[in-house]
Amino acid sequence: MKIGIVCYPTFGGSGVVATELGKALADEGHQVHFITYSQPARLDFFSANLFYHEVSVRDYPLFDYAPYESALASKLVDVVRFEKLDILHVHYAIPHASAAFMAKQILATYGIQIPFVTTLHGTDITLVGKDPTYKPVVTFSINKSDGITTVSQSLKDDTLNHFDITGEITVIPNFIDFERFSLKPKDHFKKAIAPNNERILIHTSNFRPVKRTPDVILMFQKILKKVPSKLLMVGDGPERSSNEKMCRELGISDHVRFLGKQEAVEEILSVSDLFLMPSESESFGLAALEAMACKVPAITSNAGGLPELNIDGFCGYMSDVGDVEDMALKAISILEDDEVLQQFKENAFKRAQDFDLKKILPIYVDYYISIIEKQKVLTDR
Ligand code: GMT
Repeated sequence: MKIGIVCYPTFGGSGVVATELGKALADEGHQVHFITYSQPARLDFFSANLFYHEVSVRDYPLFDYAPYESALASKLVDVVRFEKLDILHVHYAIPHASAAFMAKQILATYGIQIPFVTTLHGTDITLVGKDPTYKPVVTFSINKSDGITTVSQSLKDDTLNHFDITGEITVIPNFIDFERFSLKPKDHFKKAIAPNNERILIHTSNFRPVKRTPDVILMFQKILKKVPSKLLMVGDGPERSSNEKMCRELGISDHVRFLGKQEAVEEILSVSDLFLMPSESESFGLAALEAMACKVPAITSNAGGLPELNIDGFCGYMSDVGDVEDMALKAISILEDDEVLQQFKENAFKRAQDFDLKKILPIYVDYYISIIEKQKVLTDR
């Protein structure tokens, strides 16, 4: 198949899923064309089946806001026509689904019928998408998609609750590539961070309010009173500096390291003992899955799709959003006993295997085939 993938080329979860999916499809022999405004973060190598097409938005004195959606739709028309793509797969509804719809209409005028799949990732529905600023366009473009997928049942339910959806939504969960995410021998790194064999706790995110990073710090403060430990804060975003200030005010700065954005997050996860994700909302929780693949159990909230990933008392624990006390108690129960910790680590790895890329990839391939077939039937009518 020749597949066009549209995504945000950043460190965000939806961009990561789109890029990893594209890479895996290319490894299977499919031709994959990424169409984005810059090279996706994890696409920095050569592969014969992978192509990258940059969407450049022309600046013009008239524009206060450059029309990215039109530039993207035009680029899609160009790439589909000249690369003869079979299907487009857009990740994150805004503005990718409406750009794909527009491109599809334009391509029809050239006699080209191309189906497009929209994968909803979370905030495109739960935060941004349901805002009246975007809602009519999001509803319309989801309904005009030839295939709609969500990364969890919870996100499917949210989509059906917030939008008037007429089409079928298929749940295809996120996945993990064990070739990249597995335990790496990084003992020297562990010694540098925790010279006295302290437990290492980790949080990775974009430091947006939805991640409730202050809860991570409050939780850690409570854990630190019972278990000698260090906290690694990986990533960057709007709340990072207030988080750093908070650590100073709480007098725990010596035990917390803010590492910023990191490429090789699997290496940092490899030295970690417990992952913290107290999010307000989380459609899936890909960062927690990445941790589990590296044998790191997770303390998470029970928001959104997290109960579909984390199994309470097996590979981690879940608490209500904001219940920092409960999260800390559960974390301590895992961390204070070597045997318990080891068991949770093994269980985390087992749970991650349910989301092995090798299991999820064929589901996407079959889904594409069914959507292409449906489009053919419509065209032949
Ligand atoms: O979590 C974010 O703020 C980034 C966001 C994105 O769109 O990149 O992540 C969403 O998509 C990920 C991949 O499907 C999911 O694992 C995250 O749970 C989801 N985030 C939220 O729902 C808040």
